Amino acid sequence: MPLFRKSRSLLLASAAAGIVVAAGVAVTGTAEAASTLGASAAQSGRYFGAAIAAGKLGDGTYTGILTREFNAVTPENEMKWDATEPSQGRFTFTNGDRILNQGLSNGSKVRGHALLWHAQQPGWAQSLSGSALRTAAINHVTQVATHYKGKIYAWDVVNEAFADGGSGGRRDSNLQRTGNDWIEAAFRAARAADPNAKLCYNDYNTDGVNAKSTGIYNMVRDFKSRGVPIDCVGFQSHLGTGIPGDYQANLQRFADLGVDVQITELDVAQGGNQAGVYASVTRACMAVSRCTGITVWGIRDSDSWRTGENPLLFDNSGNKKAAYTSVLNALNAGGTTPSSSTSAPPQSGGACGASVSLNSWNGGFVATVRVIAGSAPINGWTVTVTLPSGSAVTSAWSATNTGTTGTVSFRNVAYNGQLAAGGATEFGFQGTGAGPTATPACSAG
Ligand code: 9MR
Repeated sequence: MPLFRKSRSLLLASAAAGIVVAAGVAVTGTAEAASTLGASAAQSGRYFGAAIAAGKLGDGTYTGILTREFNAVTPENEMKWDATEPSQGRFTFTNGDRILNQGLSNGSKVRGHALLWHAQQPGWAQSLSGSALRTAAINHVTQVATHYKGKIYAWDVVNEAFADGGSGGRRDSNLQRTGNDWIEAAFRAARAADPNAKLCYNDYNTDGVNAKSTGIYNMVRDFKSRGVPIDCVGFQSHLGTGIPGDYQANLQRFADLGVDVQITELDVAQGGNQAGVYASVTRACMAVSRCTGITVWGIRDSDSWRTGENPLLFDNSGNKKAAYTSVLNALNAGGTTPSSSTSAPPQSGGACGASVSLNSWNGGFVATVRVIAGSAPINGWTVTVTLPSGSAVTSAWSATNTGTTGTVSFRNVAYNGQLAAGGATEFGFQGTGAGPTATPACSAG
């Protein structure tokens, strides 16, 4: 991954040197606008991939688009547990290998999907429990990751292990009932089997700061603090007609934990502003230096699991849709920070302003704060927030806090202190008790 590392550090260094806008211009200005998704993503060191099906590789239209446009592939079903270990201890890699070889022969990255998941388990595993299931699951991780050792860019080691709704906790499953440490056991086994693959946790309904994504965030933070091997978090991004306003901020808070982030299963319902949502997702990834790539979940609308929703970039005949063009343009625009996608907070005549959006539940909250420069560029900012008595900040991302109760100030970190005139950035924090109610104060310098 030296190429990735290099381009990331270049972007960061440019930002630190105070030429955020100039860096964006340099990225787009020196490179020719590329004409395929993969080539344009590669200009910023990223990949643009598709989930593919082994059974469709004989379809010339399908394979033509695949080899022309994409520089990463994910097997839609072929590396799942039911496909690779249909009876216990008997492994079948034929279709998984077809996906792998299709990708490698085209110079593409291959994302492995998925070593452990509560769904698409073979019948024999569904009927196991306790230590027999735990042993079988870890053996599965070891055998599959060993078979593909050295060839997989990133594995979804564990898929969809968190519950929907407001609990922020784990989903009940046969795997979960083997003990809460099953996820870290899986990551350790995967690392031992293939030390070169990036190891990801992958989930859906994590497209903004919410209870589910915060539960995952807390797990990743815990894993990093205890040395459990995790390298990346996948955000599936099966989207309806909109995108949460804090989509990018959510990616950023995970990146700030020291993991890569990837958009792993993107598709967007048609109807509404499909092209606009695709562009927003792409811009968000381009703006987060640790967002290493985007994968769409299929090629043509007719290939999608979302029958009738036409959620992909190519129509049934393989023609490019408006959404395709909007993604390509967003990739070719380079790694600048999008500043016009959300509304500006009140400025009150000062050098900067701040606004807060809250996601609260009984006993806790997550706050996302948007900071915007006034009519002149600023070099550093401090946002001051007043918390109700009894509330306390427990963690912050993309800013450093002083104090945890009462009046708490948040200072920019190295990469987000410099804002162009009218430029914006976001940071966030979470806490116990009730969140702030008043508009935060912002001072520049
Ligand atoms: O697209 C996949 C579809 O062909 C399968 O029938 C389905 C089985 O559960 O899985 C689909 O892919 C899922 C992915 O593996 C995990 N995230 C949700 C995807 C869409 O359901």
